[in-house]
Amino acid sequence: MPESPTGLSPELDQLCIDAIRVLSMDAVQRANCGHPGTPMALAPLGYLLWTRHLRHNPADPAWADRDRFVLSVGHASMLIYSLLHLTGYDLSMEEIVNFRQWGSLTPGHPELRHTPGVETTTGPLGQGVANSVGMALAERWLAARFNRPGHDVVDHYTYAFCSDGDLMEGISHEVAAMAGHQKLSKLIWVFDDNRITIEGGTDLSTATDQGDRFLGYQWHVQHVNDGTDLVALDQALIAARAATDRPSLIVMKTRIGEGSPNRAGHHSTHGAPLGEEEIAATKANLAYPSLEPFHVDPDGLAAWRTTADRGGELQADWSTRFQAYRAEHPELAEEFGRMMAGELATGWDAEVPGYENIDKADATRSWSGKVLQAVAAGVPNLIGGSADLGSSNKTDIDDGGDLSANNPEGRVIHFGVREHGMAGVMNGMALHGGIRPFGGTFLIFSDYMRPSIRLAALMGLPVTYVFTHDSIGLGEDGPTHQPIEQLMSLRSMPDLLDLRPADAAETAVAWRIAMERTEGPTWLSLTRQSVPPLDRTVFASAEEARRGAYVLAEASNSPPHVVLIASGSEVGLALEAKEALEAEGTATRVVSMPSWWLFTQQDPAYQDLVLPPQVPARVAVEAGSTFGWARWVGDAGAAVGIDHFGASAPAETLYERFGLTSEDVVATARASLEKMARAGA
Ligand SMILES: Cc1ncc(C[n+]2csc(CCOP(=O)(O)OP(=O)(O)O)c2C)c(N)n1
Ligand SMILES: [Mg+2]
Repeated sequence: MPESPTGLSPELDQLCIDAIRVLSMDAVQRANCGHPGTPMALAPLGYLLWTRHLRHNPADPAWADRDRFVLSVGHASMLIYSLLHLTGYDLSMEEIVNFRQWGSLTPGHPELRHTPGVETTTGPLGQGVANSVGMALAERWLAARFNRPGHDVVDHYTYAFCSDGDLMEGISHEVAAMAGHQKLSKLIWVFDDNRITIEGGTDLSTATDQGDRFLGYQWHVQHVNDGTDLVALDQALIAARAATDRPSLIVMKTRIGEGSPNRAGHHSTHGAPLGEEEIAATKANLAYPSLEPFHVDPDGLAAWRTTADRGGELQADWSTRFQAYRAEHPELAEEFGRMMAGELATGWDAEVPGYENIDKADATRSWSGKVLQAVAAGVPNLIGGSADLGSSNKTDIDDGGDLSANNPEGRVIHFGVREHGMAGVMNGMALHGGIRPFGGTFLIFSDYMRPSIRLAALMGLPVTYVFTHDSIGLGEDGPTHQPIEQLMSLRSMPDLLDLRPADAAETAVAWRIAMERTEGPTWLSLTRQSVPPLDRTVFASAEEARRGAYVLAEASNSPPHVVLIASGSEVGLALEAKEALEAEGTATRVVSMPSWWLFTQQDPAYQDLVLPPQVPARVAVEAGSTFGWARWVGDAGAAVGIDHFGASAPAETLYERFGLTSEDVVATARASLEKMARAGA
């Protein structure tokens, strides 16, 4: 028998591996819910990777050059919690015991910023592998930008564990194809080929040969026929790193619930406690030294904890090397630190225009494209692109260069027609740190990205979405391409910052807001069609957009008789309606509301200043679903919008046919005033 790759005795290896199985079984049993089977099966790989291959330091989970680890198979959370505890991260046994309980650091699925050492929130299958591609892309970009001869200060791998479910999800196809095309050689996935999903054997639902599939993506593919074979796993990991021209997949055969004498290999171990009896039988089967719940043998723990020493040495070595780098390249070292900290350089926005005095009508997507160039000049780590709509979304960074294996420092990413993958990869880049990712598509296709957008919001990742063609105003492409409910539906997502600018000046402020936001994602909603210029020497400054909503044009009387609230392309309509209403003696205020999220953050006093409670006649105007406007227009108010699908015709025709004209706004305002008058009489 070949020697163990750990250098330890087979007995000690076994004790270490079984500690994971015991903690996983016992924690799930105590919580009376959870997923024991997969952590038990992945225990040997987890042990080997985390103690011998992964370059990480349990004492400093934020070490910039650590290898990244993604547990894409998030339901196997007890695997990562066991690994974190056993290798010496700041995760106590008490937290393990309180698995899945209120306030514990061990929630049902791993959550970013909740548990030290967890690199990304996983659980929705497929998202983690997508993140891992973004992480590897970020690593390569930063390495290209910062490494210098003799100074490899950015040099690490990204590992992901994935399951049948991960690889069935569509997003895995998108991102694996991207990774293959980008030749991300420092990306290594291990596929837990247990041939089991919740409902039973995978033969119920798939006939895919995953190895063949990944060969098609131009990946390096290996097979390990026994997921308990440490020697084979060790060799596979070494060979995966040696494949320097492509990402690597290790297809590893396992038995779910490994160690359980009666249940191993059965889908029933996926998502339910094994039961006291079977746990006892498993511990006996493994010849584990104690039946005591949560018992970790001291010798085993001591072996595990050498990882912390190894990690400390690895990081200390890197720090020494980084000091030498700093001595030779002080400016680069400074910039690296700033980018990794997520900070912008002083004066980053020097070239961003104010657009306060514009007299030309143009689409907000076009203004955005111009602003992007100025932002890109001041934020060198702003990288991104579009899901194949760059020329429509205006998301190309001029002279940014295409990001590819041959040009790893390029700033324009051709994500391909892969919206979901784009959003998942953007999350990964943001998670890695050092990159400010952005990505564009038509607003309608935000629906294809939604699961990843939701995770960006949940994780608080500073990513920017550029959504153009944001209403029926896109015209002839018709109802399949015309967003209706997308504006409101995205606004209903917690922590997602919406921005639907009305003109050039608000578009410039919108980009500033997006760049300054460090604690969550931002989306820009931009028009395909031209919008009229707003002369900011006459109207309020667009800087007011920072408060979400503001008085753009004041009424002729205080208080106004009616308040019109509009966003984006409909602000122009509201201004036209104001003129007509004022002409007939109705004092009309126009409020521009580019951001619900920002307005909701304001104190009530400011909200009342903009939307005075004593003025109940309010009309909202927006080319989208009216669902939700009642929040701002109140009982006496009304919303002019569209609550049905669009149609294929020129934009002006659609606005007329669907009742989105200044005349409609005027009529709705009159009706609102009459309703009030009747109620008051
Ligand atoms: C997007 C998504 N859909 C559904 C689920 C619910 N779910 C959790 S695990 C799982 C499948 C389990 O099979 P597999 O991925 O092979 O994991 P294993 O049981 O082998 O660990 C499903 C459908 C999920 N977590 N995410
Ligand atoms: Mg499976």
